Amino acid sequence: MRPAGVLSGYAAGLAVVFAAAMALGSAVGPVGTAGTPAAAAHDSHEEPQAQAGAAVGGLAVSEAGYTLQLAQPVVAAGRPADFRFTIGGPDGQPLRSYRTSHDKPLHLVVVRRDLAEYRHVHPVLGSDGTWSIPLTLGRPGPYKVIADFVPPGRTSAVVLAADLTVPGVYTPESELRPAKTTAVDGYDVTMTGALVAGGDSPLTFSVSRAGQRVPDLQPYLGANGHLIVLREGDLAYLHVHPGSSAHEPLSFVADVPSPGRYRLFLEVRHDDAVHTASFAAEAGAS
Ligand SMILES: [Cu+2]
Repeated sequence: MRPAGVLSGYAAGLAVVFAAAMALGSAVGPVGTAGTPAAAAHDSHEEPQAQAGAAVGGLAVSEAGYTLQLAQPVVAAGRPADFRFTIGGPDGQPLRSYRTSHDKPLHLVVVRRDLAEYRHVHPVLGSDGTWSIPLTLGRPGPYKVIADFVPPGRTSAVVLAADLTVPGVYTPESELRPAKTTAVDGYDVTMTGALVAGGDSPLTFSVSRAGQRVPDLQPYLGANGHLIVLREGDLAYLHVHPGSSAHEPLSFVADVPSPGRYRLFLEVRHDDAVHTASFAAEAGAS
């Protein structure tokens, strides 16, 4: 997840323009050579700058000097795997020091291409810089591994992604239809708000069980809930941060860059278990 809870408003804005710069850089060449017009309009800073836009991450295996290196790109279906990886740092060595964001030094999201399988886990860092986590992926198919972390000396997250294959017959599930309500683990979760491309989209969620609103959601990773948004088609990992409403504990602001279909994964904790509600949503043009 994004370390939005620890970012100041300025830092959050910086994360947005930085990610836009990285997206531009990956398309046209090294970051910093594109001569983006916004560079002169901002105070000088160590981060590259670009025209403000919505944050998109998780489309590159290497970015900002950091590289995601999976120990193995294949995991057998249905068996617990000892999943390992490193983050190569700017000096070429595995990064061994991380800043904490949302209670964790690194967040790992593993999704199947059709978004029908989703894991958000927190690997353990070994002294040599190797991350490990027991991971069981039940169903075959192409997966994407997304690592979200804040290296020392930075205020914004780096989001890297690599492909992972679970061999076997891949049967993609048909797309979820956009809906405002979804059911998970006996809870009904309702989303209020709409995604609009190119701007801040306030979204609020309410959780009920057996028709009664659940009043006692538990803190999870330093917040009341977490929201991860992935773009269908390329699984871009999008910037989402908590909203400012004190009355709605599950309020977020999503910045989606383009019209089209997205998948939202809301994670809440109740009765000492984490529940993940999945929504499909269509972002309209602004
Ligand atoms: Cu996490």
